[in-house]
Amino acid sequence: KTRMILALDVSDREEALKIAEDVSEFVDAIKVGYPLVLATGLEIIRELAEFAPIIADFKVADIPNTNRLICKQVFEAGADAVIVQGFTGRDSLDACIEVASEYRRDVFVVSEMSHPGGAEFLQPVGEAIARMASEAGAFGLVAPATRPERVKKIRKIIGDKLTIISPGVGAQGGRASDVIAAGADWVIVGRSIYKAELPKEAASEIAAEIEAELRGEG
Ligand code: BMP
Repeated sequence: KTRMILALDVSDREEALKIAEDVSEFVDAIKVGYPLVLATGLEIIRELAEFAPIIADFKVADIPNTNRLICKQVFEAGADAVIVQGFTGRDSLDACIEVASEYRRDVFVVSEMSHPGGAEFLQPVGEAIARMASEAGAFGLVAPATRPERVKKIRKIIGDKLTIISPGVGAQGGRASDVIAAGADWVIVGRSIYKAELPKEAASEIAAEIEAELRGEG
């Protein structure tokens, strides 16, 4: 377990497969979203699943029926988990969780986002969304590595029940060790790995930083 998830936001199939293979020993999962799937097709999920479990980041945010239809497609495509937005409310989230449990897969809920704009509207409701996700029985939350103090607060609210995965490390300014110390279970890293000259070295360095933090040497 490296406590790191690769955000594979490249738009070329060969490049995606090469990076995934290259860094697979340093990541516990690969997050695949619109940039890669819209560019290469949904089949990329099955191809990448050879290297690591796949978290499909489609930020599902619709009415319950449409959410159900989307999640079904995502799991049929071979994803192990889906990321959904929480602001659409409990019924929309329940629909995703229902489908996930039929497929024995997991749902992660975005409580608030890591970019500066994420503090405008989402931060004020983030704690309510975190509570709702916990009550609804979601597997985990997506919370910002750019604001470790928010991750700490959310961890306090949800206790140990939910897994927190945290984007915003590196390119967005967050530090992996800081957000792990604040209570995140996994960090999500994209550009700092896939845009590095040597993605494997970059992944190895972040993995080492996390390991040191967990050993108490951070
Ligand atoms: P990067 O390390 O290149 O900044 O990538 C972060 C990844 O996490 C991107 O795929 C982005 O869409 C996603 N993400 C994020 O950055 N902040 C959030 O609050 C939620 C996300 O899913």
